[in-house]
Amino acid sequence: MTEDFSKLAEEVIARCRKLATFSEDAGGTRRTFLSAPLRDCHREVSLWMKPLGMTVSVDAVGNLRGIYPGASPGAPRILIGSHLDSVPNAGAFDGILGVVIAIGLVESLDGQKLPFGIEVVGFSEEEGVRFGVPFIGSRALVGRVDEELLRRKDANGISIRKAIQDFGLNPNEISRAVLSDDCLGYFEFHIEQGPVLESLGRPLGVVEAIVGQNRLEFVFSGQANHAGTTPMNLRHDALAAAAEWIVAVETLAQRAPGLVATVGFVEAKPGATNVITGAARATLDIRHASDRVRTESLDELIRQAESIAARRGLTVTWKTLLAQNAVAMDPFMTEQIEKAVQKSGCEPHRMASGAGHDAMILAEKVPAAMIFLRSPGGISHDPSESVHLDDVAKALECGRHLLMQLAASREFLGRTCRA
Ligand code: HGY
Ligand code: MN
Ligand code: MN
Repeated sequence: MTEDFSKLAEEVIARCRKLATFSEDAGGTRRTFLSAPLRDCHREVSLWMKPLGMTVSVDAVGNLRGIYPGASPGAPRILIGSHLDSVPNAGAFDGILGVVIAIGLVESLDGQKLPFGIEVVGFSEEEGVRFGVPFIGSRALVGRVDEELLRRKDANGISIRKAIQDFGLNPNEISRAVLSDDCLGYFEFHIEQGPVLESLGRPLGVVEAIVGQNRLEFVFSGQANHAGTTPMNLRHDALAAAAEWIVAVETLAQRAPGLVATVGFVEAKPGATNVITGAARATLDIRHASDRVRTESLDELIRQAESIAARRGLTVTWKTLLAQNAVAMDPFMTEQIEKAVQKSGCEPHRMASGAGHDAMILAEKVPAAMIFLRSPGGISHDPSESVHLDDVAKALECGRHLLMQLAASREFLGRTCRA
């Protein structure tokens, strides 16, 4: 294949940068679940899909779904996608790049039909920013959006159910979002969001597994009091307790190879300079490739929170927002990706993903696999997140090889869909 993908790669990057301007904030990109900018995304991405002969729809949780038909009616399909939502002050490529590359691959077919259709999915929510629980979009495709989840409320007391209604969607139609049983597999292109590929000088990575993760919210409850009149030995300072625990979180993670643990959010109540904190809320994000190491480490951090609270005369409670085991990618599809990377003239590198992705949810119902693009500087979840033009061109070339390989693979086409 001598096709030059650099022009298409330029368009992909320009489109990602355009979508990054759709934000809830004047400065910086923030696009949370079913926020107004997500509607702008839907409109813009649909404009790119429709001229390619794709039928476009928005499902009941706000996933954008574009279907490029296969060569024959009733042909099975593959899914290629990623998420449209973002973290606060995000970069322009996390999630979005996977959706725009998918559309670019359909465009590169130039009307050619394959033995399978291609459904491009832009998930409405993967990061978990608004409701604290991630993967709402992809959970809908595997039938895991239940009443308990729909009742979950955001900081303004709006439930997921209400947010869906406010967006003009019908939560009673969520079951229709579930993947049909003609799906052969799910592929996701995503930036690595870390330093590995750059350190190896590789443009593309082949994801073998996605590490498991827990996300929890801890609340240390002490006694609010006057900062000027309360002697140090009579305090039950909830923020000081949380701070001691946060250092314990970091210390434990530093000592456990491959473990990462992060307290990304802390809130002190009542939150005044001259008031000793009565209640301190802290989140925990803990991840490891081994489910055993991750769960044992979490148990230890819970034990340490309880002992710090007891010693300081406080109480501590916690609730789990996510408990997600590590997920292996489909071996056959991963092998096909490796071949396609080689055909694109790149040395493939097999690796685990420290970031969570929709692929780990889709893998519950269909074979899933991922292709990483190098993250310059290893930076992500920040406006300086970027991609190299040549790497995007290589990803598109790899994607084309992959589609052609799958179209010619009796093993792949003969798979019974387990959706
Ligand atoms: O946090 C993550 O793993 C990803 O950015 N959703
Ligand atoms: Mn992210
Ligand atoms: Mn992402």
